[in-house]
Amino acid sequence: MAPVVKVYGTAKSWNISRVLVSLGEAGVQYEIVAVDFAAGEHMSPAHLARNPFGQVPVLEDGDFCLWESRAITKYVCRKYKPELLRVGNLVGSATVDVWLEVEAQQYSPVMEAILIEIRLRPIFGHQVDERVVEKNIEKLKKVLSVYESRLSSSKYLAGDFISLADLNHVSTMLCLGITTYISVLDLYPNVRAWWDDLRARPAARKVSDLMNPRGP
Ligand code: GS8
Repeated sequence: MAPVVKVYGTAKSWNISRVLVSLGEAGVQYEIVAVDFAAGEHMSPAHLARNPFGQVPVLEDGDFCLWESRAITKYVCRKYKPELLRVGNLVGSATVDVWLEVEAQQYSPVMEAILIEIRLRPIFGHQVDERVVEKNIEKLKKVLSVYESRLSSSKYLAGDFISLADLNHVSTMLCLGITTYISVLDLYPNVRAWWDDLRARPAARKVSDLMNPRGP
């Protein structure tokens, strides 16, 4: 089947792969279009027309372009799989919104601070600052203890149904998952079970392979 949408960026980046997980879950075929940052392609008129901030990811769906990974994943759900947002159910959709915000405002700032150290700095030949990692692992534990309590009373974050709030965590968790720091989850059995369930999903497995290709 021909790709339905284009995603600009690289699957190795957690902001782009966040989008790919939602597309996979919604069953949308996509084409990944590389943007050559070293050559300054992100600041080309063509790319700035797609995203005036010159960033990726950008989703191109026919004539419509949008950016900001979380806005894109919501759009994908609204158009292709609205049940992932509990559309039409006031309390359900509000609860999904709460946990979407928790991912963006509580979990991601801490998780990204860790991933910048352990995933990005080595790529650019920089030393990992273990103090930054340890400080943020401690902050992550505080966030995960709230998740642990929540997941003791429901299978997923917004209730006993999978939602975009769960799925938006997948790309960053996959990044942590290729390091020994993922063992932090062993302190939280409900979080561990939640993550084992999420990462076994076909869309997560596909994105995991794109992010961290296995050798021949
Ligand atoms: C962040 C996008 C971003 O930082 C989102 O989409 O969620 N809040 C946005 N994109 C990076 C690459 S992926 O990490 C980027 O485009 N950086 C280049 C730049 O800022 O010039």
